[in-house]
Parts: sequence; C-alpha cells; structure tokens
Amino acid sequence: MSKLKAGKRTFTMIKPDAVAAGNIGAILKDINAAGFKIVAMKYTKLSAAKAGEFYAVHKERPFYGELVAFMSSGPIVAAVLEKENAVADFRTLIGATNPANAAAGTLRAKYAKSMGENAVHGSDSDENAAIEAAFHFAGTEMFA
Ligand code: 3AN
Repeated sequence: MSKLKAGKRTFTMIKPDAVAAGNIGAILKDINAAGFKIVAMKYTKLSAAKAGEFYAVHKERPFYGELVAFMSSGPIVAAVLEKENAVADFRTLIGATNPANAAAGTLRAKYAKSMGENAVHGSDSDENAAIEAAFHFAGTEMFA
C-alpha cells in the first residue's frame, strides 16, 4: 500500500453528473489554477459494490442507497492531488456539500446540481485521503 505525503495530498473524484455534463476539462483547469498538481489520475466507473465499499462510512445514512446508485451510474475521474495543506485547501475549492450553500466561485457552486449530485468529491482528512487514494491507485500509479 502506498503512503501519501502527510498534509500534502488529497483524493478527488469528478462525479458522474459533472462527467455527463461535459465538465471534466473545466474542473481540471480550475483544480490546476488553484495550485494543485495531479499526481495520479484515471477515467473509470465504479460498480455498485465498489461504490458501496468506498462510501461504507455512510452506510447508516438515509441517502446511502441513493449515493451508491448515483456514484455507480456512470464514469468518473479519480485523481490524487498535491499541494501544501491539500485536504483543507481542496475542501475550500469545492465548497459546501449542498451547492445552494457553496460559496461563489467554488467547484460545487459552478458545476453541482444538488446535494446528492454535487460534481466533486474531496477527502475530509489526511487519513481518509490516504485510504481513498489507495482504494483507487497502486503506489506505482502515483507520480510525484
Ligand atoms: P462531502 O462530500 O461534502 O464531504 P458528506 O461526506 O457529508 O459530504 O457526504 C458524502 C456524499 O454523500 C456527498 N458528496 C453527497 O454526494 C452525498 N450526500 C450527502 N448528504 C446528502 C443528502 N442529504 N442527500 C443526498 N446525498 C447526500
């Protein structure tokens, strides 16, 4: 298993809604413009089983079934990003979970449709960033 550089890396997914809307390029451009370097990336699709595993922490939440169905409904872009203070700075860049509350200029304000279909995932801690990156990438697929 690969170890992430503590504090310097986060994990993201461009979700099926944003991919379907043709926003992969625009979102990657915004991510780069905000100072994040892409150290790993793949265009892929989660099976329902894999999406369920990824979001297992939300298993008891009422929206879990909806979340798993949505995240396995179409292709996604998974990526590992590097920057000082990566987790917190990326959470700031993506904005609030509900796009209606997301600050102007954030990725969710610009590209998300709803609380469930909110365009972009960002890890919420260094620990989860490492777990989520390892879920999608082998160490040999990350390039510093
Ligand atoms: P965030 O993605 O901002 O960290 P979490 O961790 O609370 O938010 O939720 C994980 C994902 O679950 C969200 N990105 C969103 O897709 C979905 N989600 C959260 N809350 C709801 C909700 N009330 N209804 C539907 N989906 C939700």
